[in-house]
Amino acid sequence: TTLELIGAPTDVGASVRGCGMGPDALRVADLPGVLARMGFTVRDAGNLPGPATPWAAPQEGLRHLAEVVAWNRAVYASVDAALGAGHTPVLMGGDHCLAIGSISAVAWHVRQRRKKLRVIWLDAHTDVNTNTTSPSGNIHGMPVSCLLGHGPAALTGWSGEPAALEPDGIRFIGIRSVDGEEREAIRDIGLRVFDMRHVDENGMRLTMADALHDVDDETHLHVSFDLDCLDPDYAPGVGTGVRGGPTYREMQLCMEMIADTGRLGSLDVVELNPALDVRNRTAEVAVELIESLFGKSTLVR
Ligand code: DIR
Ligand code: MN
Ligand code: MN
Ligand code: MN
Repeated sequence: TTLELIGAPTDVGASVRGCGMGPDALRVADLPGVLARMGFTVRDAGNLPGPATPWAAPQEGLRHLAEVVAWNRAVYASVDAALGAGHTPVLMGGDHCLAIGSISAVAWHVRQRRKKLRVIWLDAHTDVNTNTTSPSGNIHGMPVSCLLGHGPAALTGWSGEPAALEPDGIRFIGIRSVDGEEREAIRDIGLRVFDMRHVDENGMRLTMADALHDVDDETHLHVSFDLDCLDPDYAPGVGTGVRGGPTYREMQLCMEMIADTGRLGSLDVVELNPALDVRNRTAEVAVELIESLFGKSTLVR
């Protein structure tokens, strides 16, 4: 397998600065070398170019819409090219707005291949706000809505269908921060959210067994990994950390169980903010978890 690392150094979707340095922090933590030593062919495509962050106020409930569109176009093109070449794209963000371009491109290819798309959304937040429900106007809190077809016209329909994702095509893990009206959207749309109470009561093992139980040979698994999913004790380098997340061990098990399906086809690693990190610890933790996601195991080679 060839893994294609794509850097998208954005913070256009956020209001805390710094996650634009995420791709380089992952390189400093040797993500390319670690994956290469596991036996993968690794191609680091470098960082995509794109517009600067204006740090402007939201307009009609959307901050930096034009810049978010431009960055996501670039991401779409790169992920599309990687999949077209038969490679596995690994998008290194950048903020979580990039999942719009990334998953739209994945959805197009999955449909061409007549496969079934399943997204695993690892996050403290559900990111299912819209311009009318968002308290912040930050588009990194809205990518799921856009992918479900409920976003601004400029950010929807990229997969060739009105919605890149069906509501049943996504499972959320680690959730503990949902905004007031976001909660209503989750209920109205019928999203499958495994929140931290679910993890507390059932453990990560049963949670992941449930989230993955209907993954089959025809499934393309896409993992969208927001580093703030982890408890901030283990991952301090994030802009919007929330106490009470999965521990390092729980997150390792989550990754291992995804790896065990053998269906992982694409990955986003987002919201890593080196400006807030402690000696690059969060990037190093991310690299260790990504190793497990790609099949590293202590006893099996
Ligand atoms: C919040 C924060 N729900 C918002 N979202 C974040 O602004 O929509 N997502 N940080 O990762
Ligand atoms: Mn988050
Ligand atoms: Mn089911
Ligand atoms: Mn997120």
